[in-house]
Amino acid sequence: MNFKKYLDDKKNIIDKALDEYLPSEEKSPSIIHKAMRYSVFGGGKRIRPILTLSTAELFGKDSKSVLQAACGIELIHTFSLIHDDLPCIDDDDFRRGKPSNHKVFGEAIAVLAGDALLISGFNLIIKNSEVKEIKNQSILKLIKEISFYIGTENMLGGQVEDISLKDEDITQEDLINLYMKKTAALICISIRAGAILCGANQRQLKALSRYGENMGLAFQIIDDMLDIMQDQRDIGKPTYANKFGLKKSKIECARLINEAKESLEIFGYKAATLKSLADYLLARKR
Ligand code: GRG
Repeated sequence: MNFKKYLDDKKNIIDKALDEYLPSEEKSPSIIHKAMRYSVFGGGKRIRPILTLSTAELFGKDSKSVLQAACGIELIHTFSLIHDDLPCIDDDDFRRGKPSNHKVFGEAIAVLAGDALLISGFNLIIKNSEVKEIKNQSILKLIKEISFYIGTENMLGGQVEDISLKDEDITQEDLINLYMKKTAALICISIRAGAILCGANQRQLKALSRYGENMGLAFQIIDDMLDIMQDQRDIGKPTYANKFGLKKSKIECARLINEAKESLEIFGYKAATLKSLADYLLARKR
């Protein structure tokens, strides 16, 4: 399989679907729809929805049957980025090399655009119940899980810890716990989403969660390394890479990605795509 082509095809399907699902810029109130679209179409890699689609394929399903839920998760991800960049949180003027949402639309609209994306994300996941093969019961389970994975014990809680982070005595264990919540939780639920909607059993869900957690941790450590190597940015808080160095970070990421792939052994050859995705994330340059 040409993996680059696989990723491009999936990304195109997701981009087209998002364009269809989101209100047009002309629709009133135009400013909020413009702000939502600005960040949704601002150059995201679509890693999370691709993970949802590829997991559905692992179960032998047509990935289109989970496309709405996958796009819903991307909207939730985009919401988290807009709020993360706000002056009251990370105060970042740029995202993906372009002015952040609040720099273009102002703080009030950026807050509301984030809120609107979170609401639209859940709405899209619920709409996935209109697909014939998807059981209402699975949609309910997914909504229950997503609200947990992005809530105060996970993504939101991780963000709370992140803003109160002090360099002095943070341990490796503290950082890993924080990354597990802030970043790995949403990656993990993106994978579980595909599995839940396709009727996975507990053993399969457990294996996929281990894959997601390990990948999510590696993903955040790589993000830290890219900040140092590409942007030469001092983000002003402790990260795995600036605390333990690039060499140790690289070794740790390779170990995590290896563990992620090993968790998929129960799926045999069917897990080839998810394994390639893990290798792709390890090698990513942005
Ligand atoms: C859930 C209510 C609620 C609040 C969210 C703001 C916030 C609280 C959480 C933010 C968490 C955050 C920004 C984590 C960083 C994760 C990360 C590495 C993002 C970058 O992901 P990529 O590289 O982004 O996949 P692209 O640009 O490809 O879309």
